[in-house]
Order: sequence, then structure tokens, then C-alpha cells
Amino acid sequence: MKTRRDFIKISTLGLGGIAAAAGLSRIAMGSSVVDDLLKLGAAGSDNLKRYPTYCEVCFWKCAGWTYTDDKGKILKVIGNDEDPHCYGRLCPRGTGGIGMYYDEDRLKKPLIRVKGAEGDTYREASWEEALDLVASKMKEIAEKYGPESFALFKHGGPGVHFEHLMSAYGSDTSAEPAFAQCRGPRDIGWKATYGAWAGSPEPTDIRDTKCLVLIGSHIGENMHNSQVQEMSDAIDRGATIITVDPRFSTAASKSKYWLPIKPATDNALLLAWIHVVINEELYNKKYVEKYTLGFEALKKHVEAMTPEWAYGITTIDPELIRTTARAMAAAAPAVIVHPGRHASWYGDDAQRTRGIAILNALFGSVGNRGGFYFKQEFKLPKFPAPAYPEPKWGWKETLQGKFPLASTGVTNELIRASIPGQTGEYQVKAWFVAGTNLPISIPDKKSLHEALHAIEFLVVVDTMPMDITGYADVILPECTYLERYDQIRSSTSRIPNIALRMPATEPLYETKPAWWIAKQLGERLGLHDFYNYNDFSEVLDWQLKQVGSSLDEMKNAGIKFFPEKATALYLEPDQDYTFPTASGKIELYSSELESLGFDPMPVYTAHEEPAEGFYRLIYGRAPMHTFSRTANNPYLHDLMKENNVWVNPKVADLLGLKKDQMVWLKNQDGVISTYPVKVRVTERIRWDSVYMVHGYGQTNPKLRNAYGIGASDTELITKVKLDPTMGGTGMRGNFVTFIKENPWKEANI
Ligand SMILES: Nc1nc2c(c(=O)[nH]1)N[C@H]1C(S)=C(S)[C@@H](COP(=O)(O)OP(=O)(O)OC[C@H]3O[C@@H](n4cnc5c(=O)[nH]c(N)nc54)[C@H](O)[C@@H]3O)O[C@H]1N2
Ligand SMILES: Nc1nc2c(c(=O)[nH]1)N[C@H]1C(S)=C(S)[C@@H](COP(=O)(O)OP(=O)(O)OC[C@H]3O[C@@H](n4cnc5c(=O)[nH]c(N)nc54)[C@H](O)[C@@H]3O)O[C@H]1N2
Ligand code: SF4
Ligand SMILES: [Mo]
Repeated sequence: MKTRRDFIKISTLGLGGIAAAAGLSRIAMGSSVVDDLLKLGAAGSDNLKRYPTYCEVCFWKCAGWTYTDDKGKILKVIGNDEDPHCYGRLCPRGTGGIGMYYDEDRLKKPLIRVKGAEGDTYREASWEEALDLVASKMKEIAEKYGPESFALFKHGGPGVHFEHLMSAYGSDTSAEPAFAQCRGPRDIGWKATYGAWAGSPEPTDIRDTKCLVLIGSHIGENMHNSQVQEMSDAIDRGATIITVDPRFSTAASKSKYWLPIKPATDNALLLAWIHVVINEELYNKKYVEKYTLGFEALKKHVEAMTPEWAYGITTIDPELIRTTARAMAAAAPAVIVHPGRHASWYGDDAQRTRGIAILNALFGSVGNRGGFYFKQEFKLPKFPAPAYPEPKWGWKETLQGKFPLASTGVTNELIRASIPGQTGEYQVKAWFVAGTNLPISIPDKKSLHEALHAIEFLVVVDTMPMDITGYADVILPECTYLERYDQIRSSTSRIPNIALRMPATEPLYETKPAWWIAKQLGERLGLHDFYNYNDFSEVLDWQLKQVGSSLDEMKNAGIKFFPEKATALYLEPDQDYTFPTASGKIELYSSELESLGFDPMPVYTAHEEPAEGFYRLIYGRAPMHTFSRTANNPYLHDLMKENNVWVNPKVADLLGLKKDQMVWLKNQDGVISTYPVKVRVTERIRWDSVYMVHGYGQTNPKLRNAYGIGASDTELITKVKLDPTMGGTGMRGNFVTFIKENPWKEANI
């Protein structure tokens, strides 16, 4: 059945003509993209101009330099030597970031949906027309339902610009996948223990650690730059790496101990580790006494949670549990049990992070060298603007009293609030989507589709014709990060610092920066006072001057350091320290969680097991890709064109699956992958699970490199387990089986 918002698969757009007119060809025409990149990297810097930027290929935001030739053609991006996020070296994705600029499939002009008897299409429009249409819809929605019913889904660079716009318009109904689909549960678990989010970059002192414990945190494939570099140095220095992963990850291959845990049982391992550390008195007594609360209750709580108990759950040898606990203790306090990043796994994820946080507290690693440093942050003053109007309701009300610890919008709940009859008076009617590809990023496609069909208006700001754009009424093309100003980067670090992103060249085609798009809309909505400048560079210059710098200085330096704050990176011996929790202590026993009806200390809960013939679907990252955003990038696509499904040889034997055989995956709810995926037979995965790299299976033919290649893990994640504390979507409780014959033959897909 076709509905208004059916995804437009076939478009009558004349995109080819525009690309040709712009006179662009792919700069990577050679047989090996790697060679091209190396050549670009090696190009001498004489006569080249360089402009500071920070990377947008992922959220680590490494600072770098974009080099252009005398004609303004971008040649390369390299890391800024001074930058603590990258230490002068970008990861493969960051180096290939110029592929975002050169991608011929980029969005080039504003597009407006045209209804047709044969299905909808898009037509090109001028910015005037597209912006007028979006602004008139925003006015109409505000008049009919109130501005609160216009929701914002955002992620990455463009987010803040549209957040400002929507706040000025009167809506704080906003959310991003970085919370409920990513690190939200972790940050809430960390906060319940230490009083503050772990944040990004995490304040892990890997540089000086003696023992790094990675629980499903696959640094090395998860390419968070400075962490990867610091980990590699730590390995050279002889630090002990302990990896807990059902898959023999790259990190596992560098580890002294690999614990191939049965998936979904990490809480039992953590509790057993805590048991050993307390029972063998391996904990830091002085630290625990001085800074923590609830030790006796914890001791009692884990009394029966022996390694033998955990063995029956996790399949990890009790002696290995003891040995690894002792190895951590031997390194303490220079030990890091990494809090992880993408934490929305099984629905009890905030509690798993609590287990991790508690273990670190027992070792005294927080506030000690080689553990976690106290992060330093530098905040720039806000550019003057009137106070935002007070919305009558917002993202919080859409939760209807659930998820009391959600401290920012919950994407999946905003989606639910867009389906009529779900949240009563808090009904979302229209969406503004900027920098997030919801069909690939949000599980439970059924709800997403219901919501997409129900809303009255959808505007998408993106750089590429990603899946989400196919549902839009209006598509606004943003230029890439290499062609624009954005907000100053001021993230947490060992030394407070800021970094500038500025355009290295004029935007290609008719693309525009997010700040410009937001300002144009704001002015059409009569919000002039919120946009008291002509160019965003004026905002940056004003902000920088307030802190004794200037845009000119930052254009030369790219990054600037500021003196450390009063709080030092580490605790002095016997120093009094108040943690920002209610008690001022590290809460091993959380009265806050208890008062909200949650377990005050982490517990192990058994999760659903796969039925016979089904295998748990787990997923992760590949070093050369970031989710779906790099799927079509000509350079990065060349480095890894497709994902495959990792299958244990025992399973392959049992099912008669061969290396490189194409299969379709079917999940427990009967959902079959749209595209086939190649089998990779490998001992590196447990027999009870299969593994795929996330981000593949693009359905938009306009992505000429990525379309239809590899399978999407997301479409198989139809079932989610919500974290009751904050609404995170646990996504690893889905199970798949294999189909060998094309199930879509009839449907001709
Ligand atoms: N199944 C499954 N789902 C997941 C995950 C998983 O591993 N598996 N991971 C989760 C995690 S950890 C996260 S953080 C989220 C990530 O979720 P998203 O941020 O939605 O991930 P991307 O697929 O990278 O989508 C980014 C979108 O922004 C666009 N974009 C890139 N640069 C720009 C820009 O400069 N301007 C604009 N306007 N748009 C831009 C891209 O073209 C793309 O459409 O996904 C979560 N969802
Ligand atoms: N190259 C690259 N790097 C990235 C990104 C990217 O897209 N590409 N995205 C960035 C973002 S936004 C995030 S949030 C991070 C995410 O990166 P991480 O937080 O490091 O990892 P996840 O994606 O959650 O986890 C993947 C690992 O968990 C393992 N795993 C699966 N189930 C279980 C289980 O039950 N128990 C245990 N112990 N392990 C399990 C998988 O086998 C896999 O090795 O990566 C960041 N870095
Ligand atoms: S880690 Fe890589 S992709 Fe992420 S910001 Fe840094 S260079 Fe860019
Ligand atoms: Mo993430």
C-alpha cells in the first residue's frame, strides 16, 4: 500500500547534469584509493593554503588542517599536531573525510516533494522557495498545534544551529541518537555513581595506565583516535589489556586476557569480579573509606556471587575471573575498567555501567594517574540573544513519567509521541531532522514508519541523499564540514582547549551551512533578535574575544589551550574531595536509584536466549567507516565495500554455510534482510552469536556506491528492551537464522 510518505526509491531528478556542470571528477580514479590518499597525504605543503577544521566524520572531533591549492581545490586534511584528540594524526575515516566533499552523489540543491499518481518524486527548488515553504509550515504547525509539536532530531555539527532555531521558535521537543541509542545508559549509570556523566571524550588516562579492561568496547575498530593511540602506546609499555567480548576483536587480539563471554551476561561477570576484589581484600581500603558510600551493603550484596556462580552464567572459567581481578588490582589505581560508549545493549545497561563504575571505585582509579583524570572543560560565553520562550511541554512530557533519569530527549519516545493516540495531549506533528539517518540509526522500524506516515511535515537537512531524505517533504542540502564555519569545539580534556572549524573553500553546488539555513528560517519566522549578525564568523569572533582570543588568532592556530582550572587532574594523597553526587561520595549504594524504585546496586538478570536454530545478532564498527555516513564516501567505500556476517565454523558446518556464500538473515519476528550478505566463517565469533558491521544496507539508489550493498543490522532489530532508568533501547536481544535462497525473487528486489 502506498502512503503519502512512502520512501521515494526512484527519482526523476537530473542530478547527473548538475555534477557534470560543476566540472568535478572523482580525484580517486586510480585502482587503489589508498594510494591516492597516500599521495595526497605526501603532497608537499609549499604553495598550499591551510585552514583549521575539526573532523565531522565521527564525534571525536579531531582538529586538523584542510589544505587547498591556489585554485581553492581541497587536496588533503591532516591532523593538528597540538590536538589532544588526535595527536597530529587523523584516523582513516578522517583522512578520507575529503571524500564527503568530492562525493558526486551529494545533495546539491533544495528539493521539494511532488505528489504524483505513480508515486511521489522530488523537484529541485530555489533556496527562497524551499525556505519559504519550511517557514510557512513551521508557522502553520505552531498556529494549529503549538510550536512544541514540531520535534527536532539532530546529531553532530548541525545540531546546535537547529537547536537554537527550535528553542527560539518555542520547541524543546528534541532528541539525538547519541543518548538513547548510544551512551545515554552509560552516562546515567556513571552519574548515579560519581555525580557526573563520563562524557566525551571519556576522561580515561590510557596514556599512563597499567591495566585497561575493555568490556565490549572494541577500541581499534572503534577508532576513537586518541584512545586508540594511547592504547597502542600502553601496549608497547607493557600494560595489561583485558578484553571481554564474545568476539575475538582487534582489541582482544592485543590482549593478555580475552574473556569470550556469553553475550548478555556481563553483569554477572562484573558482580563476580567485585566479589573477588572484596573477598580477597584487593580493594583500595583508604580510597574506599574516604570517598565511597555503601561498601558494607555492597559486600553483603555480592557475597554469594562467586566466580563459580558467574561461570554458570557467563561461561568464563572461574580461575580466569580470579586471575583477571588480581591483575587489575595489581595495577591499581592505574587501572581503567572502560565505561564503554555505545552502551544500549540489553535494557539493563545503566546498571551494567554501575557495575563498571563500582569496580573502578574499588580500585581507586577515578582521580588517579593511569585511571580516570578529572576532566577539564572550557566554556565559551553565549552570543547575546533574548531568553528563549518557555515551551508548554517538551521531550520530557512525551515520556509520561517513565524513565526518570533521562536527562535529554529520548529519540524512540519522540517517535512514539508522533504516532497518534500514544501520548495523549503531547502529540508530535512535524519533524525537523538534521544530521541523523533515522532509518539506519533507530531500531524498531515499524514504529519509525508509523510515525513517518503520521506526521504532517518532515524537513531533512543532510549532505547526502541518505535513507531518511527519501521520506522528506523538503530536503535542504548542507555543505560539508570542510566548507563551513561551525560552533567552536570546546570538549573535555586534560588541558582546557578550544578548536576552530572554518571553510577551506566555497561550498560546492548550491549547498549552504547549517547556521545559514537556521538563520534564514529564523528570520522568516520573525525571530530577528536571535540572529543579530550577518555571518556566523561574527558570532565566533565575539565569543573568542570574550576569552582573550580572536577569530584571526584561531585561523592561524586552529587550537588554543587555556590554563587548568582549580581542580587538578588527579587527587593529592589524602585530599578531601567532594564528588558531585547528593552525598558528595562515590555511591556504591545508590539511594537515588532506590528512591526511584530501581535496584540500588547492580543485579544480574537473565535475558532471553535464542530459540533453536537462531543466533544472537551482535554488531559493531569497522575502522574505515562511521555508521551509514561514510557508506558512499568514494575513498572509504573502496577500503571496505560491504559488510559480512561472521559465523562460527561449528555453526557453518551444521548449517552447511560456506565462506563467501550469500545469505539473507531472518529474525525472530520473521523480518528478512532486504539485501543478502556474505558469510565469513571464523573462529573469532562464539557459536551462539553472529556479528555484522553496522551501517550497511542503504536503500536509496541515489547513493551510487553504497546502494543495496551489505545488510542492515538495524532492520533486523525489531525488538528493543528499554532501559527503565532512562529509555535507552537495548538492541542486542534479536536473533537471526539464515536463508540460502533469495526470498525476494518474486518481489523482484
Ligand atoms: N543497529 C544499530 N543502530 C545504531 C548503532 C549500531 O551500532 N547499530 N549505533 C548507534 C550509535 S552508537 C549512534 S551514535 C547512532 C548514530 O546515529 P546517526 O548520527 O544517525 O548516524 P549516521 O548513520 O552517521 O547518520 C548521520 C547522518 O548525518 C548526515 N551528515 C553527515 N555529515 C553531515 C553534516 O555535516 N551536516 C548534515 N546536515 N548532515 C550530515 C549523514 O549523511 C547521515 O545521514 O546510531 C545508533 N544506532
Ligand atoms: N571506526 C569507527 N569508530 C567509531 C564509530 C564508527 O562508526 N566507526 N562510532 C563511534 C561511536 S558513536 C560509538 S558509540 C563507539 C561504539 O564503540 P564501542 O562502545 O567500543 O562498541 P560497541 O559498538 O558497543 O560494541 C561492539 C563490541 O561489543 C561486542 N559485544 C556484543 N555483545 C556483547 C556482549 O553481550 N558483551 C560484551 N562484553 N561484548 C559484546 C561486539 O562483539 C563488538 O566487539 O564507536 C565510536 N567509534
Ligand atoms: S576519530 Fe577519525 S573520524 Fe573521528 S573525528 Fe577523529 S579523525 Fe575524524
Ligand atoms: Mo555512538
